[in-house]
Amino acid sequence: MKEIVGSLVAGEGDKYAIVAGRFNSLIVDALIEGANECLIRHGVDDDDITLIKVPGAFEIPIVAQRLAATGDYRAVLALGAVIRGATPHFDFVAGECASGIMKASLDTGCPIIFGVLTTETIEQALERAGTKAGNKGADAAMAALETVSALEQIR
Ligand code: INI
Repeated sequence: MKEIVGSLVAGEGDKYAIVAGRFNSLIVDALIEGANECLIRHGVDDDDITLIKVPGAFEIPIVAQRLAATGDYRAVLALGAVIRGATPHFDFVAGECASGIMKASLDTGCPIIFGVLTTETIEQALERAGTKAGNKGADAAMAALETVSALEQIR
């Protein structure tokens, strides 16, 4: 059996974009830091990482789609934190963000990685932003590197 395995080593000169929500910025800034550090540790040049912030997770898909459609980036990392409140707002924001990201990724053929936390509480989000449950921004960076490499091998 021949197995294709995505590498976690970035290609020379590969560019990555990060689109991140400002909402819950204490948490999202930690995700950005985790993603940025992880990309650099796996071979991406700091100058080859572009960060763009948007108001909240609801605005992530349109900007991620535009970045993906440029063809300049090997992958786009979508980072945000949607935390459930007292109203159904959470469900709309989280659901539209997830489905918009998937649509943009499939429409453009550029991997857009879903690094958006969707949690019940602030504590759950903090746990996933560099404390006891790791850093989901770094996880998103790893997913981007592996997906880019896997796609490269089946071209
Ligand atoms: N945006 C988030 O990124 N996280 C949230 O938890 C959140 N909540 O709870 O409301 C949130 N709302 C803002 C939304 O993403 C849009 O920016 C806003 O609705 C304007 O379109």
